[in-house]
Amino acid sequence: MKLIIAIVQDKDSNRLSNLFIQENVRATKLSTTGGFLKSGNTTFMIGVEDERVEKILDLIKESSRARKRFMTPPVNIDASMDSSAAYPIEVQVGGATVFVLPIDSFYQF
Ligand code: 2BA
Repeated sequence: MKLIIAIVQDKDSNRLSNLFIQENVRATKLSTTGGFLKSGNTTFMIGVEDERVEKILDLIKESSRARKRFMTPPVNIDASMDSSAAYPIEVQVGGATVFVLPIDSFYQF
C-alpha cells in the first residue's frame, strides 16, 4: 500500500476531487500554503493499493495545469535606510507536486 501526497493549485482541486469521487478513490483534502508564494494551495492525502497508484497519478496529471503567477519580493532596506524598489517577478507554478510513500500499516477503527 502507498500514501500519495499531491499538492495542487486551488483552481484544479475541485476537478480533481470530482474525479476521485467518480473513480471511487478515497482521499483527504487539506488547505495548505506554499512556502514560497505564501498563497493557498490544496494537498490531497490518498491511501491506495500499489496497483492503483499509476491510475491515480494519471488522474492528477490530467486535472493539473501549470500556471504563471507573479510575486513581489520583500523590499530591501540597507544600512543607510535606502530601500530598493521591489518589482514583481514571474513564477511558474507547476501542475502538481506529488510524493509517493510506502505505508507500513493501515488501520481503520
Ligand atoms: P510554493 O512554495 O508557494 O512555490 C510556488 C512556485 O514557486 C513553485 O512551483 C516554484 O516554481 C517556485 N519556487 C518555489 N520555491 C522557490 C525558490 N526558492 N526560488 C524560486 N522559485 C521558487 P512548484 O515547484 O510547482 O511548487 C508548487 C507548490 O508545491 C509549492 O508552493 C509548495 O507548496 C509545494 N512544493 C513544491 N516542491 C515541494 C517540496 N520539495 N516539498 C514540499 N512541498 C513542495
